[in-house]
Amino acid sequence: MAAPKVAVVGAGLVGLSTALCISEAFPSCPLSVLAEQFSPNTTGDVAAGMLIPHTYPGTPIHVQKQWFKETFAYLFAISNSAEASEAGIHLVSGWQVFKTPPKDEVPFWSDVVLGFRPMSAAELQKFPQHRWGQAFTTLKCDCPPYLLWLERRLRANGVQLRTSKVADLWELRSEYDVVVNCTGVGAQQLVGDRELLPTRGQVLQVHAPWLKHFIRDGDGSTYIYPGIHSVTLGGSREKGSWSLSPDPATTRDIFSRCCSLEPSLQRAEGVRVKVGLRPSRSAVRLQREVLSRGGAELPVVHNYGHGAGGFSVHRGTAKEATRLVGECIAALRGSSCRAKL
Ligand SMILES: Cc1cc2nc3c(=O)[nH]c(=O)nc-3n(C[C@H](O)[C@H](O)[C@H](O)COP(=O)(O)OP(=O)(O)OC[C@H]3O[C@@H](n4cnc5c(N)ncnc54)[C@H](O)[C@@H]3O)c2cc1C
Ligand SMILES: *[C@@H]1O[C@H](CO)[C@@H](O)[C@H](O)[C@H]1NC(C)=O
Ligand SMILES: CC(=O)N[C@H]1CO[C@H](CO)[C@@H](O)[C@@H]1O
Repeated sequence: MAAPKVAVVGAGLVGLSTALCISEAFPSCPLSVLAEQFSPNTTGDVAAGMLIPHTYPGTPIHVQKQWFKETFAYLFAISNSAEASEAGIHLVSGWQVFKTPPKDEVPFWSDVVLGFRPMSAAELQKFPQHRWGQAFTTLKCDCPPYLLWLERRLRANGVQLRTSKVADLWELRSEYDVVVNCTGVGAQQLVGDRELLPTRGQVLQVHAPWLKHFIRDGDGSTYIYPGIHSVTLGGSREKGSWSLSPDPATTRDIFSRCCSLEPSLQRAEGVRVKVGLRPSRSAVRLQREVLSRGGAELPVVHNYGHGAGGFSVHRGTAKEATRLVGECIAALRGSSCRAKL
């Protein structure tokens, strides 16, 4: 039988990284990425792209830790290579501060990031409203550069990137043998997944090149993340809101919260406002499923629902989705062998 044809639906962070992983593992399978939107119009283009894990209550911690470790190791290697500037990947050190110390003073990811330690009294003096904190070095993916780098790698591996809205995965069956669903919040409509909800997030991008250290309030409400060309200020979390238009009251609120953590931001210039919808779910859906209609079958691998923490785990979930694609391919071969007997 000819090499099975694979389609990845979705060209956000998850779709592109999953497609890259599949193209590396199965170079002889023709692969296409089909999506309604490409960078700069995806959720990841709005995100700060910091590698600080979000916890998924429905996914076992050891699995989340494995995904984070694989993602960190992958991006750390890029950050240490000549590709770093083109891929937009860099190391950044900083502080996560708490008004009251968290239950887990040592989070599950503390030995994956670099140099994790409690903050000293001298460091805490900068934050009169906070009593405790963690200092560490992590990685940041600047977007769109990272997404465009993934697209270039895909083209170099011979992958086709096509703009197209998919109304029903089944319509791909005439052309493809395996389909991968990486549609983010779009999966709600596409797959009818009621568990998946958008969590609207608004951020500001400002010019403040003197800021090199990140600051995050441990409750996740407020953060200052320096990138290569701008500093991202956040954030907001509106569950169930589908609105992509910036809200001026939220902009003022984010700016004043960030200034109270870092007063020098009063002098920041050029505020740009961005809004994105996090595909929120209690667990990432990473699953193989066989759709069948009228006796015909289409193997599907789902990889969506990364919510507030897609950057932190994307390479790990891409590897797992690739393993599931391998199972689908093996099952196809099995059936064609049986058919030959
Ligand atoms: C404000 C904000 C800040 C964030 N900060 C961080 C951070 O610091 N660290 C971190 O780890 N994470 C962060 N995140 C989360 C991260 O951005 C997301 O987890 C991630 O971008 C989700 O990627 P995705 O590819 O699943 O979704 P998306 O980027 O939404 O991609 C979905 C893709 O599917 C396509 N699609 C959907 N439906 C269809 C259809 N029917 N047919 C064809 N194509 C379809 C879309 O066009 C798009 O290409 C943040 C998110 C926001 C909003
Ligand atoms: C992003 O969206 C804008 C506005 O709808 C559109 O003009 C542009 O072509 C889109 N870019 C890509 C790469 O799809
Ligand atoms: C685009 C598309 O067809 N998506 C599919 C994702 O998988 C579910 C099955 O759980 C299908 O119903 C969707 O149609």
